[in-house]
Amino acid sequence: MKKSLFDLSGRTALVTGSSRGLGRAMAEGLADAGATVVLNGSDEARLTDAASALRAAGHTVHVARFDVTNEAEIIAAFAALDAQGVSVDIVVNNAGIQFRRPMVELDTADWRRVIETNLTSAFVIGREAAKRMIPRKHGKIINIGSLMSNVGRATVAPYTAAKGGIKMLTQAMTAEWAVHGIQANAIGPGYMLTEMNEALVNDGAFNAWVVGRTPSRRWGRPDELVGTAVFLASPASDYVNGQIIYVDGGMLAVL
Ligand code: GCO
Repeated sequence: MKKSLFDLSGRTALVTGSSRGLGRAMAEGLADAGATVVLNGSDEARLTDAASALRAAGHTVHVARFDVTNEAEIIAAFAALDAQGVSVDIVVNNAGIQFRRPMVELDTADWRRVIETNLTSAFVIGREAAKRMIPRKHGKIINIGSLMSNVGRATVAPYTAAKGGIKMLTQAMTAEWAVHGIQANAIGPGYMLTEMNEALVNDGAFNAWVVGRTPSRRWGRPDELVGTAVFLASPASDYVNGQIIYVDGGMLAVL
């Protein structure tokens, strides 16, 4: 039977920040599409839980515990995967944090922490993955952006700068690596029901604003990123490069 364009069997996907939330949902979705997954996080217990759940569902899972802001740990993790004979064909740079504070009250240390976690990590992990993908002449890099890759919102300046950077880093990756058979693209999730947004969901006024401002009139669920992630990880997107796909219920499409 002809292999489906969306079949990921024989491929290995590293998903950062995949012990919970959007990362976990995408790791499960890529595994359901046939991929071996490498789970990542910095919390050992959460990682073990996530790995057991995916293994119980019959999936092949590796665990790479590293802090995405720690370059030495990232380099060591890729070397450890090499030593295990695990070649990473797909990277989902998902790990990220949010920090809400007006800029005039924002410490530079907090600014740097958000930029390091949400942007610099994607560069370092992308670089280490590309070093291995280029000789193999194929690879997929999926960077997780945000609405804030395109629009601003008060109190989230470092996050907005980082997510804007993610959009342009993705295009820079395309400029350098497409010639080597690598596709680098991004996903821009809208307002999703995640731990990061719990305070916003529980804020009646903000919740009403999101529901009223989103053409789909609701928040998104983490599993609603899976289809786009599988598409960007699969042969179906072999001629798609440097793009950002917004999964936002239409929020960015309308005034
Ligand atoms: C916020 C939210 C957003 C969402 C998401 C929207 O404070 O506005 O945290 O940043 O998480 O990124 O695309």
